[in-house]
Amino acid sequence: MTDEKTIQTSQNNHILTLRLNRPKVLNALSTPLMEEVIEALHAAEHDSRIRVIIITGSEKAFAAGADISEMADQTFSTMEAVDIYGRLNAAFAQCRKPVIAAVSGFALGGGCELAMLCDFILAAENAKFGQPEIKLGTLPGIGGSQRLTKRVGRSKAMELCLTGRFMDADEAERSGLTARTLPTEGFMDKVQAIAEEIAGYSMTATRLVKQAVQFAEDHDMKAGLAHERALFYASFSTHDQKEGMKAFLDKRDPDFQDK
Ligand code: CO8
Repeated sequence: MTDEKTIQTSQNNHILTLRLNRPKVLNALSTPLMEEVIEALHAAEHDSRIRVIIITGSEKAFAAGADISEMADQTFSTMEAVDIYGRLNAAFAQCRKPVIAAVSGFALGGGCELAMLCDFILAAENAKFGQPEIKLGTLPGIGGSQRLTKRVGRSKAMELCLTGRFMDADEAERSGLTARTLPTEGFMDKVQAIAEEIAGYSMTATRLVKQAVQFAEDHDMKAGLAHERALFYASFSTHDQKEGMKAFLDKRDPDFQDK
């Protein structure tokens, strides 16, 4: 943990919100900031009061990329030794609770990559996405070239990474990078409501859904279908599947287990 708080945390109705907090540099991702995100994700994973996590920034910037002033003089050895990007990837991979990126303003470079590390992206109408590393003489390093290609396809990912241009919220939604575009006014209230809806469902089913969808990103269709089927059958051994289906037939709200 560092002295300077580079993220602000708040908790409301089982939802943990991590707000990136480096306004003077448009939430540029410094190593201390990324260490705090990693630490917060680990803590949230073991806190049963938290059911969904939101990562957000300010209205002007989700995050304008990795901190260029911190990176400029780094060497292979200094970066490889700390491997903050590898550890950030691992922290998201290990987090079994749903993580929503709430993107307002700029999500560029590492900022776009941080958003893509989350389970889905909700964008405000003023959101702008891009991988402008080419303009700095480098390339994406936290999964941008890989995840963007899987989300928006090879052609658009290649064009975005080669030109460094930004795309607006409409284009990002059309191309499949984001789940939905929401009005800028009242954006975080709407995101909170979506998070609370998810938090009201079975946590067991939520974890299985997350596992199944994540599996699709890393495996082929045949393996994915087999994996999904195994998880689906397994869900029939849970209290919440029995309760969810019985509640439907009884025409009442389900009472899912609180874990
Ligand atoms: N790092 C550090 N400082 C930044 C960054 C950044 N990424 N982005 C903005 N800032 C700072 C600016 O320097 C400026 O500081 P100051 O007031 O002291 O001059 C302040 O934030 C405000 O920025 P601007 O005045 O530029 O604001 P504008 O509204 O005019 O422009 C932009 C906003 C378009 C977002 C512009 O700031 C910009 O282009 N920023 C850089 C975007 C960028 O190139 N991002 C990619 C960074 S590289 C990266 O993310 C690699 C990730 C993978 C790392 C893995 C490595 C192995």
